[in-house]
Amino acid sequence: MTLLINMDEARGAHLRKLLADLAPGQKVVLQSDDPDPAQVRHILTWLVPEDLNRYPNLATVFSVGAGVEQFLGAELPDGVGLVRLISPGLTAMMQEYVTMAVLALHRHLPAYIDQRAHQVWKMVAIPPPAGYRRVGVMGLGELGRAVLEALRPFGFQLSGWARSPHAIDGVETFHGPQGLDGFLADLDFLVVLLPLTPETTGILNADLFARLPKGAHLVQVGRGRQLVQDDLLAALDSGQVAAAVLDVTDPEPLPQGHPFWTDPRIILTPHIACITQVEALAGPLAENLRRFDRGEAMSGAVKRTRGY
Ligand code: NDP
Ligand code: OXD
Repeated sequence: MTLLINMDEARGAHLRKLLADLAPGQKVVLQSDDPDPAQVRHILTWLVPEDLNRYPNLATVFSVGAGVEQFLGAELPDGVGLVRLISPGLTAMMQEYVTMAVLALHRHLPAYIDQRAHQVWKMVAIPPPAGYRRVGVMGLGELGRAVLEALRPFGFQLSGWARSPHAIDGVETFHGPQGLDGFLADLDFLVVLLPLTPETTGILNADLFARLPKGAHLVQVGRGRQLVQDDLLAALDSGQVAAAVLDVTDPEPLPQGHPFWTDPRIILTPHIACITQVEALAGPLAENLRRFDRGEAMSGAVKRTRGY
């Protein structure tokens, strides 16, 4: 039962050391060990290795990240399980990032950053109390639900939207295409934590922005291809969207000269909302390997037909 770690040598070696303590019986190899392909039962990787068919006894591909869209178009043999990363460390980072982004928009930070560049000392506007403003999270999975919990203490009104019905204390929930209008209708801040699937590709478009109240704000932490960039620029120009925090773009990095780099209404970060640290990965991975050995379902198992 060998686990092959397909990541750079230094991080791979560090993870192997951590696993020696956390999963003592588990044989762990790196690419540089030139493992016997027949022995490899599990692979941990960020992208699908080109030579996946070399491993005749492969049972599981573990993603180094939470998003798995990069695996779904690929030639994963039918019997091979795909497992995305669910880790308290990753979740905590997303809670921090989205809290930072919502508060930055609530308190007009993009405008103050722009004023500073022009040496202007002036109040932009008095922000309404948080209790008068509504934050809506698209995607009520591991991360979306955790983000709502992190925002709760500030007193915002909270909403959520997902594919299927959810009941979350103190959160008004909506689901499916039929629930989208109601969800969007009174949001001040829209947070996007959806996986990239055919249904969510291009979902952040002119039609959706038009269904928000004028002057709403966007926090996009899902995947770059969910956003129609020209539609966001047009919505910012018309004032339909007041400002945005974007952590993901298409492509990444954005090309030099792209309007997002310099638009004062946009705060842009280079896909750093969560950074998968080896320390955060080791515990959940060890636990999933134990579950596999016991024949139990693994945490983060992806339903491949569903796309997430
Ligand atoms: P989960 O799989 O746990 O949750 C996904 C949520 O999205 C579910 O609530 C699901 O609905 C909902 N959803 C999926 N498709 C649709 C749809 N067509 N319409 C409505 N709702 C839909 O994912 P996570 O919370 O762990 O992660 C979400 C995404 O965040 C990742 O896929 C990744 O793209 C992104 N991410 C970004 C990071 C960054 O650094 N910027 C870091 C980590 C993740 P239902 O509950 O009904 O199934
Ligand atoms: C992830 C990410 O999916 O970092 O984990 O985006």
